[in-house]
Amino acid sequence: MIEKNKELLADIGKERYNHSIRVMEIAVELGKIYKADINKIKKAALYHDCGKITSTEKIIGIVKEKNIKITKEDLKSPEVLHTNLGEYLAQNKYKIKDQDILNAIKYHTTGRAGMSLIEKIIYIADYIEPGRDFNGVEGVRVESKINLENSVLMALEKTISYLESKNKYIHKNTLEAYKYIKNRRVDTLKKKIESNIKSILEAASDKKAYNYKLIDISKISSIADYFLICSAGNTKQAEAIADNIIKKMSEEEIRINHKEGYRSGKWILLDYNDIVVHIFVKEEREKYNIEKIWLDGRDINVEKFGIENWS
Ligand code: DGI
Ligand code: FE
Ligand code: FE
Repeated sequence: MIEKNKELLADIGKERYNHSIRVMEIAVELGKIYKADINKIKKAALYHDCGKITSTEKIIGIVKEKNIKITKEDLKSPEVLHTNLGEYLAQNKYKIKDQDILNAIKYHTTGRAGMSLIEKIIYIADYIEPGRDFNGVEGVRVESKINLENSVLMALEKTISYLESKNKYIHKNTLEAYKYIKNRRVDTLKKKIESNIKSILEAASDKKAYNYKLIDISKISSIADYFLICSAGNTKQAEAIADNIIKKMSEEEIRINHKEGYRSGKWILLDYNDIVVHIFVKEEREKYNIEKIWLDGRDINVEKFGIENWS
């Protein structure tokens, strides 16, 4: 064992040291999956709890005595203070200079908005190391190998409800980490829906659909996010449009939820959950004028998707 490790062992004790080794093993495993710098991962994992040298109460004292900079938030969540002391000791005692490693140590308990790959790996490895045994940990373990960010979100969610149940103060970093990932997921979902809209529009255009009206109703309805209405020359063309949309979407492995033909095929409805498509034969569209129902929705120009529109 190298000198520095002995120092660490002496500082944090055998039990915490063994915990750190277990965190390191998991972190290395994840580091390989997600192509992180393994040397940095090893160091960050080994030292992540280097500030956990005594009880929380005593750590508060040490932090004050050493004049380590802490925020009001940190003081309100004393369990987190070992990360402030950890960052300090990593720098001053263990001579770690790498900022990514120092951040992984500093944010390993709360996480933060915009965590780096190494920060996420250390955060989650600490959460799922084999010594952890709480309800739901196995699910986070499985997810960590499939989608790291998802697993971080799961861990944050669990931590927040745990802290709420214990009536403990939730650190700003914990909440911000959670919101950050949640928002990113909403963005990803939105992009996916938009790519589906593009596919639907292209499939419809291939079969001579026209006079598109695309309405974003996400703010006013829970039925769907988007309504797409278009016209067809006759019932045969309406059917061809519907078939082509279904074909193209299934090629992209998106299954239709529900199809309906009204008025002997003069009005076809395709329900893709997030997107509902209405294909009308011209006269029927004028007769039902369903776009009127969604006047409060936000109109989107389909040219944004590279589709020419004509009426
Ligand atoms: O140091 P470890 O035990 O290995 O694990 P850790 O650094 O994740 O610390 C876990 C503790 O920190 C646990 O008691 C929950 C607590 N904790 C995590 N996030 C917050 C928090 N406590 C408060 N008050 N606020 C938080 O946001
Ligand atoms: Fe810790
Ligand atoms: Fe830990």
